[in-house]
Amino acid sequence: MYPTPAAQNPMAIASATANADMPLYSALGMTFMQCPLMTDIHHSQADVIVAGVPFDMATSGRPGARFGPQGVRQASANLIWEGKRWPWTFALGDVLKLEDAGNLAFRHGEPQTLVDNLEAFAAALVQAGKKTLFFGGDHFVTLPILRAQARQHGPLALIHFDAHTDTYDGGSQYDHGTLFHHAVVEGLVDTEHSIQLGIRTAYELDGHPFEVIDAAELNDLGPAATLTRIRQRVAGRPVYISFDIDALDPAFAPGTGTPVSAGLSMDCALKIIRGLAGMDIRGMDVVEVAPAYDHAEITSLAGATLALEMLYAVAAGKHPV
Ligand SMILES: [Mn+2]
Repeated sequence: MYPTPAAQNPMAIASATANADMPLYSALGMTFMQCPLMTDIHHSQADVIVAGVPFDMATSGRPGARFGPQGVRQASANLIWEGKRWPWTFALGDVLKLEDAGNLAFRHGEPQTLVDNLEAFAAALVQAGKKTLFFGGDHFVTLPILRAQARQHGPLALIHFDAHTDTYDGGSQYDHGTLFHHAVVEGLVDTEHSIQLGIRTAYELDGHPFEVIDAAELNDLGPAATLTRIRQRVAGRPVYISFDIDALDPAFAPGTGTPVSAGLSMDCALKIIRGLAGMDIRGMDVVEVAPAYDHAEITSLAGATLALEMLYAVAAGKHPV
């Protein structure tokens, strides 16, 4: 749909390292929020690059998150008309330039090509001074992105929304439940300044490297008190936000691979995201949206809305609100 010469194509940077002959984009029905398509990282004027990672081969339960990027982009069509999203006092496009790079190419059946291409592509973006917003894909995709981010910025303060800690160490290398175990072992995140929000599944309490505000505690605390804890923990460090859509209650996000009852509401999640405005946000992702299990685009719309409000939080740091 958007044929782009390889020489001008940002994905070529990633593909060249592993598979120079690979197709560069999958077809895009539309870009996120109908923003311009990124065709050349070296001439991009964007502040933030959006990209999709249609990979779900590290899923333990129900597959389907490979369709997440297109689900989120399609649902973003519901958000475009507003211009200035309520309750923000400025229009995103007046403050932040956004481009959509399409979906990352890799060889299905060869997960290492995903790892290599994604890390190389994310590195090209951060080396060009861009902030990144990736749509998964399952949560494993965050690991290669964090490698690229940490190589440029050093270990990041992780703000991680999820029903699961994803710190399990018994799984394989490619597993959407082990990525933060690997991220800690590899020193990609600054655990002393990182926090996990919405957790409501078992994890090893002894020696757990992250602060946790579990879903029950968070729902009792409310967004304002939760934000106080987040700010204390992050303490001004560079931030990476990773939002697994299953942090939300299945009522708000049924379309995901491993739903868990009694999660966060969209209202609560959005109030927390808005409260991150002004933080030094370097990268973001929204993962685990699986449209095949969705109803009436509830989950895809939630993912698109969370992503849009993350961008507003980034923009608010540049704009007096
Ligand atoms: Mn999860």
